[in-house]
Amino acid sequence: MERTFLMIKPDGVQRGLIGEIISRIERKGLRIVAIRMHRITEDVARRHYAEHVKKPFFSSLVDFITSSPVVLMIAEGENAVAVMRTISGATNPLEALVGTIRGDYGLDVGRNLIHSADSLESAEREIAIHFTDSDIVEYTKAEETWVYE
Ligand code: IDP
Ligand code: MG
Repeated sequence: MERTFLMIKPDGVQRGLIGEIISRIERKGLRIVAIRMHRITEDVARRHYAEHVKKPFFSSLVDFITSSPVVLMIAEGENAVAVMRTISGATNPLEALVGTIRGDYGLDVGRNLIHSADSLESAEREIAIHFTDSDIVEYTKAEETWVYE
């Protein structure tokens, strides 16, 4: 089992898509093991997106991500990192396939609705930024014998 880090970005919250996005995660069979609504601070945003600090879009990205509440989540499941990258779709919604969150709801790379960790290593780093161990619940779901062979 892997854990991945997810964030419904401010545009997803403001557009009333929290339920829609969470439904897709649940329907896929992943297990949400931590969830919190939060307005992230500039300091946390800068740490979260540290890899992009030199990019031209960095300051607008930090402004955007701190502009309104977000929903922070940890999802668990087999290959959870890759599964959530697939469900999220390509970074630019214009290139994201229909059927993905970004492909179905996005039009602009700066308003692409969801963040999804890009590797196991990133997931661990991001989980440590946004959550503590006591935020994570361990449980199994009855459906899992019908999700995994
Ligand atoms: P990802 O979210 O698919 O992992 P990254 O390349 O890690 O994509 O970029 C992080 C975020 O920065 C993107 O989700 C998007 O919101 C924003 N971003 C990336 N490239 C651009 C750009 O060229 N212009 C504006 N914003 C961008
Ligand atoms: Mg990324």
